[in-house]
Amino acid sequence: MRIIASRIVFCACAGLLLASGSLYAASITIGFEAGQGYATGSISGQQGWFVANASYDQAVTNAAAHSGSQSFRFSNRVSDGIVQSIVAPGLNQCAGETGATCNGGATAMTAGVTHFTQDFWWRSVSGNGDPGLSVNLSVDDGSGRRMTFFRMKNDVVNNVNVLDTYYLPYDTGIHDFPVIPVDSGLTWGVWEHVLIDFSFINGPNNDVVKIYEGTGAILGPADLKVTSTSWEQYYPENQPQGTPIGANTTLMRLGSDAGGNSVQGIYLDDLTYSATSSVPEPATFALFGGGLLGLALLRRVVR
Ligand SMILES: [Ca+2]
Ligand SMILES: [Ca+2]
Repeated sequence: MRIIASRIVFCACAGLLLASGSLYAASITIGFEAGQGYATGSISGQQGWFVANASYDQAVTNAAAHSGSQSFRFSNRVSDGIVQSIVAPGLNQCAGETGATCNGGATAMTAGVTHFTQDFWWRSVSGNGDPGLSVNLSVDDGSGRRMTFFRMKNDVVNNVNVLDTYYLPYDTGIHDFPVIPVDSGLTWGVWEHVLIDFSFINGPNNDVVKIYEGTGAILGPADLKVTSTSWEQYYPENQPQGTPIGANTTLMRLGSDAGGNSVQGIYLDDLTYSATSSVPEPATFALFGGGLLGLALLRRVVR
């Protein structure tokens, strides 16, 4: 199999469906801007966003932005036991391995769509420390069956507040979620760029999840911090679902008790997530986080 041509298609739409031969892709980019229909205030019900608890500390805000003038701020000032705390709009395709489903079994994976990327910018609201901060983003199937877990956290080291990020896969050997450092000692109040690059692979305990983090618009091989796996074994071992779990959205769980601290949280902006049939190559990473309203990679593969 040899790739002989590729081209890039940009689309100013939220939610994109392309089909050409063996290629399928769906993507959504959210800049939280007025031009995309976002108003400041609670994101609940805006543009397909779901918020489970009206008491959560979350809002579209114009206090800071990576692109434009608005972003989404949230924190774990209020936490609870709900898994689907805040859920982004779902794609119209389900990425997964053969036989996988999204939306709790209601949606079959789209044939050939075995890859999911989640690209975003974030920064701490605080410029010098945020005791109690612990928030996260996951790749999700639309029903709270998360498949990744990326955490942004205030650690306290020698009485100093340190901003760290972690990835938690499911480890079948220990039947638990080991906490793997992604990046540590990040600068408070500075935008960080993250790419979660998820390849679904047929069979158990073999998915590949690559975590990139940096401060540049282009994330490349030098920004690869962690290569790990997904939560695919969590479900058969703990909550059998009958099928492998796919992915079609982004979820934040506000489950970490802030210990009574008035946590300030993080700003999130330029969130792009995509279900595709091919793994982006480093040269295409420039496409992520560029404030695009939507994109898809169209690649022609000839055997
Ligand atoms: Ca923005
Ligand atoms: Ca697998």
